[in-house]
Amino acid sequence: MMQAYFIFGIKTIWELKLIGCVALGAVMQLYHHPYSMDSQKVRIALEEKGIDYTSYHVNPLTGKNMDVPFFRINPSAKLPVFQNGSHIIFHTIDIIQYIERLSASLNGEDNPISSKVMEWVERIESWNPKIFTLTHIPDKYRLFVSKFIRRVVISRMVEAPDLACLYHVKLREAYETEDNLKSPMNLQQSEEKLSCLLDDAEIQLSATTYLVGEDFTTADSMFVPILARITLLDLEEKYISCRPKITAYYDLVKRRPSYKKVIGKYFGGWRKYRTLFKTMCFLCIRSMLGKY
Ligand SMILES: N[C@@H](CCC(=O)N[C@@H](CS)C(=O)NCC(=O)O)C(=O)O
Repeated sequence: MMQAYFIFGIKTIWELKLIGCVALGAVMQLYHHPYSMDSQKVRIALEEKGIDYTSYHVNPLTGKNMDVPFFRINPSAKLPVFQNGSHIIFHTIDIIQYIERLSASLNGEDNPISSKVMEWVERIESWNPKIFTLTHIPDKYRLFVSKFIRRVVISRMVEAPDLACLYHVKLREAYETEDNLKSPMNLQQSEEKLSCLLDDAEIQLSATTYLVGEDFTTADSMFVPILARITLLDLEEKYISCRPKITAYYDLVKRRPSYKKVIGKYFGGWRKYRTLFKTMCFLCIRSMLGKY
């Protein structure tokens, strides 16, 4: 790693991590965060398949995904990012399929992913939680965080002028999101799509223990974070308690080690306050000091 440092003139921990791991031929890496639902989906899948990986937290609420070395490699700034040697994958669904193929080949199986699992995976992935989540966060917190992130983006733009155009795209995206939040239609569409998905899951779970039969599959790895997001936003009564099959399923999956490691550890009971408090402290201190 030191060699890489001298050869490339690398200055930051990101560069050391991203290049060092390639140089050392290290195991797989996942750049993710407990707040990110797509990261949770991938992590549950990895835990369930027993695939070892090195985990790096990139907190999107503190703008860590905008750090120049990370952003240079991933200008969408979205999480998660999965790396295996020099192979880097940016989209959740691609990562999920890669994990399936990897796990199948490790177990000497021919058929990596069944069409039924894939149907659920695609369906679940097509629900974007952004508007739904942001609408249920009190305005004062949401506006505080989005203002902080905009300032981080402007700071990084000054740091890396060659990436200014790409940082501008992120700024525009932030303003567009604020606009989208003003239209009740967007929330309504998102809620309807979520309710439809939950209704279908309720029907399926009255016939099977998990989404695709009697075993936990990748379809479940994708679905559980949606339930966790509903809980985090204190909307369990509206979306989960009224669906008895989903309620029983949720109780069952919460007992799995993958759930405990990926979600329970950060958001189970009082832990959610600790997790949120840590981020809020970071944001308040940085804002007070004007350090973005
Ligand atoms: N299409 C992307 C979406 C990922 C995504 O939206 N990630 C969110 C967190 S779940 C994110 O990183 N947002 C930060 C940002 O947009 O700056 C994927 O498939 O992975």
